[in-house]
Amino acid sequence: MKKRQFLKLTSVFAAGTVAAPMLTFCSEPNAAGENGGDKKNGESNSAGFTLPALPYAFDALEPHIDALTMEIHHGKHHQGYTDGLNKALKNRSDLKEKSIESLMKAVTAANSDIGLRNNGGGYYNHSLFWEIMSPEGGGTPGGAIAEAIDGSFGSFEAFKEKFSEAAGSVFGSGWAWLCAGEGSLFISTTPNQDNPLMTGIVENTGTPILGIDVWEHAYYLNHQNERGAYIDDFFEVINWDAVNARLEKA
Ligand code: MN3
Repeated sequence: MKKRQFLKLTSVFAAGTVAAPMLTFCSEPNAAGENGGDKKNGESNSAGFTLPALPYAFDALEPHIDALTMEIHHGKHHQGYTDGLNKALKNRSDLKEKSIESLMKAVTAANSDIGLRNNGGGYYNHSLFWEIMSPEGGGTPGGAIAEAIDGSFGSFEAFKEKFSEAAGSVFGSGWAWLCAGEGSLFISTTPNQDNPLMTGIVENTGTPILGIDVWEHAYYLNHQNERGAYIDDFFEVINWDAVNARLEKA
Protein backbone atom coordinates (compact mmCIF):
# COMPACT_ATOMS: atom_id res chain seq x y z
CA MET A 1 0.00 0.00 0.00
CA LYS A 2 1.23 3.46 -0.79
CA LYS A 3 2.20 5.59 2.11
CA ARG A 4 -0.03 8.56 2.59
CA GLN A 5 1.48 11.77 1.41
CA PHE A 6 1.71 14.34 4.12
CA LEU A 7 0.20 17.54 2.93
CA LYS A 8 2.21 20.65 3.23
CA LEU A 9 -0.10 23.54 3.17
CA THR A 10 0.60 27.16 3.27
CA SER A 11 -2.69 28.33 4.59
CA VAL A 12 -5.08 27.38 7.31
CA PHE A 13 -8.68 27.52 6.28
CA ALA A 14 -10.44 30.68 7.24
CA ALA A 15 -12.85 30.55 10.13
CA GLY A 16 -15.74 31.34 7.82
CA THR A 17 -15.06 28.24 5.77
CA VAL A 18 -16.03 25.99 8.66
CA ALA A 19 -19.62 27.09 8.47
CA ALA A 20 -19.66 27.15 4.68
CA PRO A 21 -21.05 24.24 2.69
CA MET A 22 -18.77 21.22 2.97
CA LEU A 23 -18.07 21.13 -0.75
CA THR A 24 -15.74 24.08 -0.31
CA PHE A 25 -14.06 22.70 2.76
CA CYS A 26 -13.79 19.24 1.35
CA SER A 27 -11.90 20.23 -1.76
CA GLU A 28 -9.40 22.18 0.29
CA PRO A 29 -7.64 20.10 2.90
CA ASN A 30 -6.80 22.26 5.87
CA ALA A 31 -3.73 22.51 8.09
CA ALA A 32 -1.42 19.52 8.07
CA GLY A 33 -2.46 17.23 10.90
CA GLU A 34 0.06 17.24 13.67
CA ASN A 35 -1.79 14.23 14.98
CA GLY A 36 -2.20 12.66 11.58
CA GLY A 37 -0.63 9.39 10.66
CA ASP A 38 -1.26 6.05 9.14
CA LYS A 39 -2.00 4.21 12.34
CA LYS A 40 -3.72 1.01 11.38
CA ASN A 41 -6.94 1.54 13.28
CA GLY A 42 -7.28 5.29 13.16
CA GLU A 43 -9.60 6.36 15.96
CA SER A 44 -8.73 8.42 18.95
CA ASN A 45 -6.68 9.18 21.95
CA SER A 46 -6.42 12.31 24.02
CA ALA A 47 -4.01 13.83 21.51
CA GLY A 48 -6.41 13.60 18.60
CA PHE A 49 -7.72 11.35 15.86
CA THR A 50 -5.71 9.68 13.12
CA LEU A 51 -6.62 8.71 9.61
CA PRO A 52 -7.24 4.96 9.56
CA ALA A 53 -5.24 3.08 6.95
CA LEU A 54 -7.27 1.65 4.10
CA PRO A 55 -7.66 -2.09 4.74
CA TYR A 56 -6.78 -2.78 1.06
CA ALA A 57 -4.84 -1.22 -1.80
CA PHE A 58 -6.26 1.80 -3.68
CA ASP A 59 -6.90 -0.35 -6.76
CA ALA A 60 -8.34 -3.31 -4.85
CA LEU A 61 -11.97 -2.41 -5.52
CA GLU A 62 -11.54 -2.04 -9.29
CA PRO A 63 -13.33 -2.22 -11.62
CA HIS A 64 -16.15 -1.15 -9.31
CA ILE A 65 -14.40 1.78 -7.65
CA ASP A 66 -11.27 3.09 -9.36
CA ALA A 67 -7.86 3.56 -7.72
CA LEU A 68 -7.58 7.32 -8.25
CA THR A 69 -10.97 7.92 -6.66
CA MET A 70 -9.93 5.83 -3.66
CA GLU A 71 -6.57 7.58 -3.34
CA ILE A 72 -8.08 11.08 -3.40
CA HIS A 73 -11.08 10.12 -1.30
CA HIS A 74 -8.97 8.58 1.44
CA GLY A 75 -5.80 10.68 1.30
CA LYS A 76 -7.37 14.08 0.71
CA HIS A 77 -11.02 14.05 1.75
CA HIS A 78 -10.83 11.75 4.76
CA GLN A 79 -7.56 13.37 5.84
CA GLY A 80 -9.24 16.77 5.60
CA TYR A 81 -12.06 15.64 7.90
CA THR A 82 -9.53 14.13 10.31
CA ASP A 83 -7.60 17.39 10.52
CA GLY A 84 -10.84 19.38 10.81
CA LEU A 85 -12.03 17.15 13.65
CA ASN A 86 -8.77 17.64 15.55
CA LYS A 87 -9.06 21.37 15.04
CA ALA A 88 -12.65 21.34 16.31
CA LEU A 89 -11.49 19.47 19.42
CA LYS A 90 -8.51 21.66 20.09
CA ASN A 91 -10.03 23.76 22.84
CA ARG A 92 -12.53 21.16 24.01
CA SER A 93 -10.74 19.36 26.83
CA ASP A 94 -14.16 18.05 27.91
CA LEU A 95 -14.36 15.98 24.72
CA LYS A 96 -10.80 14.75 24.36
CA GLU A 97 -11.27 11.34 25.96
CA LYS A 98 -14.44 10.52 24.07
CA SER A 99 -14.65 7.88 21.35
CA ILE A 100 -15.80 8.99 17.91
CA GLU A 101 -19.14 7.23 18.51
CA SER A 102 -19.66 9.20 21.74
CA LEU A 103 -18.74 12.41 19.97
CA MET A 104 -21.29 11.71 17.23
CA LYS A 105 -24.00 11.00 19.80
CA ALA A 106 -23.10 14.29 21.48
CA VAL A 107 -23.87 16.17 18.25
CA THR A 108 -27.45 17.26 18.83
CA ALA A 109 -29.75 19.90 17.46
CA ALA A 110 -29.14 21.84 20.65
CA ASN A 111 -25.37 21.60 20.38
CA SER A 112 -24.69 23.03 16.96
CA ASP A 113 -20.90 22.82 16.87
CA ILE A 114 -20.65 22.85 13.09
CA GLY A 115 -16.93 21.99 13.07
CA LEU A 116 -17.52 18.86 15.12
CA ARG A 117 -20.69 17.98 13.25
CA ASN A 118 -19.20 18.26 9.75
CA ASN A 119 -15.67 17.02 10.37
CA GLY A 120 -16.48 14.47 13.06
CA GLY A 121 -19.23 13.17 10.80
CA GLY A 122 -16.84 13.02 7.86
CA TYR A 123 -14.28 11.19 9.98
CA TYR A 124 -16.75 8.63 11.33
CA ASN A 125 -18.64 8.08 8.08
CA HIS A 126 -15.56 7.43 5.95
CA SER A 127 -13.98 5.15 8.57
CA LEU A 128 -17.13 3.04 8.40
CA PHE A 129 -17.27 3.24 4.60
CA TRP A 130 -13.76 1.78 4.00
CA GLU A 131 -14.45 -1.01 6.45
CA ILE A 132 -17.72 -2.20 4.95
CA MET A 133 -16.17 -2.64 1.50
CA SER A 134 -13.76 -5.36 0.42
CA PRO A 135 -12.31 -6.77 -2.81
CA GLU A 136 -13.77 -10.10 -1.61
CA GLY A 137 -17.15 -8.47 -1.00
CA GLY A 138 -20.41 -8.47 -2.91
CA GLY A 139 -22.94 -11.22 -3.40
CA THR A 140 -25.69 -11.92 -0.95
CA PRO A 141 -25.18 -11.75 2.81
CA GLY A 142 -25.22 -14.69 5.18
CA GLY A 143 -25.59 -15.10 8.92
CA ALA A 144 -27.45 -12.75 11.21
CA ILE A 145 -27.56 -9.86 8.76
CA ALA A 146 -29.29 -12.04 6.15
CA GLU A 147 -31.97 -12.99 8.67
CA ALA A 148 -32.34 -9.41 9.87
CA ILE A 149 -32.69 -8.13 6.29
CA ASP A 150 -35.32 -10.77 5.49
CA GLY A 151 -37.16 -9.91 8.72
CA SER A 152 -37.16 -6.18 8.10
CA PHE A 153 -37.56 -5.93 4.33
CA GLY A 154 -38.96 -9.31 3.22
CA SER A 155 -36.00 -10.35 1.08
CA PHE A 156 -32.50 -9.31 0.11
CA GLU A 157 -33.76 -8.19 -3.31
CA ALA A 158 -36.41 -6.00 -1.73
CA PHE A 159 -33.80 -4.49 0.59
CA LYS A 160 -31.40 -3.84 -2.29
CA GLU A 161 -34.10 -2.08 -4.26
CA LYS A 162 -35.15 0.08 -1.32
CA PHE A 163 -31.58 0.95 -0.32
CA SER A 164 -30.62 1.81 -3.91
CA GLU A 165 -33.69 3.98 -4.25
CA ALA A 166 -32.82 5.82 -1.04
CA ALA A 167 -29.18 6.35 -2.11
CA GLY A 168 -30.34 7.54 -5.52
CA SER A 169 -32.80 9.99 -4.00
CA VAL A 170 -30.32 11.93 -1.83
CA PHE A 171 -30.46 15.47 -3.15
CA GLY A 172 -26.97 16.92 -3.41
CA SER A 173 -24.33 15.47 -1.13
CA GLY A 174 -24.98 12.93 1.57
CA TRP A 175 -25.21 9.32 2.61
CA ALA A 176 -27.66 6.42 2.64
CA TRP A 177 -27.58 4.04 5.60
CA LEU A 178 -28.71 0.67 6.80
CA CYS A 179 -29.21 0.99 10.55
CA ALA A 180 -29.98 -1.21 13.48
CA GLY A 181 -32.90 0.28 15.36
CA GLU A 182 -35.27 -1.01 18.04
CA GLY A 183 -35.59 -4.67 17.14
CA SER A 184 -35.35 -4.18 13.38
CA LEU A 185 -33.30 -2.64 10.62
CA PHE A 186 -34.18 0.55 8.79
CA ILE A 187 -32.88 2.53 5.83
CA SER A 188 -32.28 6.25 6.12
CA THR A 189 -30.46 9.08 4.40
CA THR A 190 -28.57 12.07 5.77
CA PRO A 191 -27.35 15.26 4.10
CA ASN A 192 -23.70 16.38 4.09
CA GLN A 193 -21.70 14.45 6.71
CA ASP A 194 -24.52 13.92 9.19
CA ASN A 195 -25.12 10.35 10.32
CA PRO A 196 -27.75 8.36 12.22
CA LEU A 197 -25.92 8.63 15.54
CA MET A 198 -26.67 12.36 15.73
CA THR A 199 -29.62 13.16 17.96
CA GLY A 200 -32.45 15.47 17.00
CA ILE A 201 -30.74 16.29 13.71
CA VAL A 202 -31.50 13.28 11.58
CA GLU A 203 -35.00 11.92 11.07
CA ASN A 204 -34.24 8.42 12.34
CA THR A 205 -31.64 7.76 15.00
CA GLY A 206 -30.00 4.35 15.11
CA THR A 207 -26.70 2.51 14.76
CA PRO A 208 -25.36 2.57 11.21
CA ILE A 209 -24.09 -0.84 10.07
CA LEU A 210 -23.77 -0.07 6.35
CA GLY A 211 -23.44 3.23 4.51
CA ILE A 212 -22.81 4.54 1.03
CA ASP A 213 -21.21 7.89 0.32
CA VAL A 214 -23.15 9.54 -2.50
CA TRP A 215 -21.16 12.77 -2.62
CA GLU A 216 -20.01 13.18 -6.23
CA HIS A 217 -16.37 12.89 -5.12
CA ALA A 218 -17.09 9.25 -4.32
CA TYR A 219 -17.86 8.30 -7.91
CA TYR A 220 -17.59 11.13 -10.43
CA LEU A 221 -14.18 10.22 -11.93
CA ASN A 222 -15.36 6.80 -13.00
CA HIS A 223 -19.14 7.00 -13.14
CA GLN A 224 -19.63 10.70 -13.92
CA ASN A 225 -23.30 11.53 -13.43
CA GLU A 226 -24.38 7.87 -13.27
CA ARG A 227 -25.03 7.58 -9.56
CA GLY A 228 -27.22 4.52 -10.15
CA ALA A 229 -24.33 2.64 -11.78
CA TYR A 230 -22.10 3.55 -8.82
CA ILE A 231 -24.71 2.22 -6.39
CA ASP A 232 -24.86 -1.05 -8.37
CA ASP A 233 -21.06 -1.25 -8.22
CA PHE A 234 -21.10 -0.59 -4.48
CA PHE A 235 -23.20 -3.72 -4.00
CA GLU A 236 -20.41 -5.70 -5.74
CA VAL A 237 -17.93 -4.76 -2.99
CA ILE A 238 -20.01 -4.75 0.22
CA ASN A 239 -18.15 -6.65 2.94
CA TRP A 240 -21.04 -8.49 4.53
CA ASP A 241 -18.77 -10.01 7.19
CA ALA A 242 -17.97 -6.48 8.39
CA VAL A 243 -21.68 -5.56 8.32
CA ASN A 244 -22.43 -8.69 10.36
CA ALA A 245 -19.77 -7.71 12.89
CA ARG A 246 -21.32 -4.24 13.21
CA LEU A 247 -24.79 -5.71 13.63
CA GLU A 248 -23.49 -7.96 16.40
CA LYS A 249 -22.14 -4.94 18.30
CA ALA A 250 -25.15 -2.71 17.66
MN1 MN3 B 1 -16.65 11.09 0.84
